[in-house]
Amino acid sequence: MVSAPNLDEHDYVRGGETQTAVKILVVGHFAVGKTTLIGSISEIEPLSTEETMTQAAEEVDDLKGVQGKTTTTVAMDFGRLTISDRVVLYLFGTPGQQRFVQMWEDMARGALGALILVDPERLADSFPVIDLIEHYGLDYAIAVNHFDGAPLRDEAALREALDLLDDTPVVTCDARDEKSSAAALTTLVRHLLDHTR
Ligand SMILES: Nc1nc2c(ncn2[C@@H]2O[C@H](COP(=O)(O)OP(=O)(O)OP(=O)(O)O)[C@@H](O)[C@H]2O)c(=O)[nH]1
Ligand SMILES: [Mg+2]
Repeated sequence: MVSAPNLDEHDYVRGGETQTAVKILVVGHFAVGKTTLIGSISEIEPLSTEETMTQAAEEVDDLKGVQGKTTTTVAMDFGRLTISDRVVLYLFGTPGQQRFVQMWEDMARGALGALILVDPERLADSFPVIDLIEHYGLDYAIAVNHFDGAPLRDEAALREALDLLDDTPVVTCDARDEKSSAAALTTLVRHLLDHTR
């Protein structure tokens, strides 16, 4: 008789092999590139809940620098990325508009950590995001989304501006680029593993 593998509630089984599913939150302020990042990296067709923004939204949402943006996430993004034989990331992207922020707490439940996307041109918009993630008790890494033409601050200045702990990872990425987005997530997962060991 074949004995059942030892599984706990966090294990996810596929193709007879045991893989550990890790829930990761992808967060950031409005229009920072969360949906773009999950779309660029997911190995399954990402679930997205984009709705067209109305003219009324123009007055509420700051579209500076992202004038081409016509849709916004109204519920969540979901994607999956296998990063090794044993580890599968389940990526949950939050909606960025302020009025949906109460959903974040539910989405944060069960997450091992968060990738916080930051636009170097709108640093102040990231302060409340970082506060919330710390309030939920989630460990995180900062991914600075490199919008074209935006000057990249040096890391020390950015750390100081965001008041980060010395061991919080900071990486730059282009959310549109698969490799770059994967590198940001891998940095986060390494950091999380270091902390949970
Ligand atoms: N130039 C440039 N544009 C980017 C980059 N990342 C995202 N964008 C664009 O910026 C816009 C916003 O991206 P989204 O992925 O919708 O941002 P979001 O954070 O999911 O937005 P909300 O869900 O509305 O909060 C889109 O038009 C993207 O094509 C980047 O690195 N460079
Ligand atoms: Mg979005």
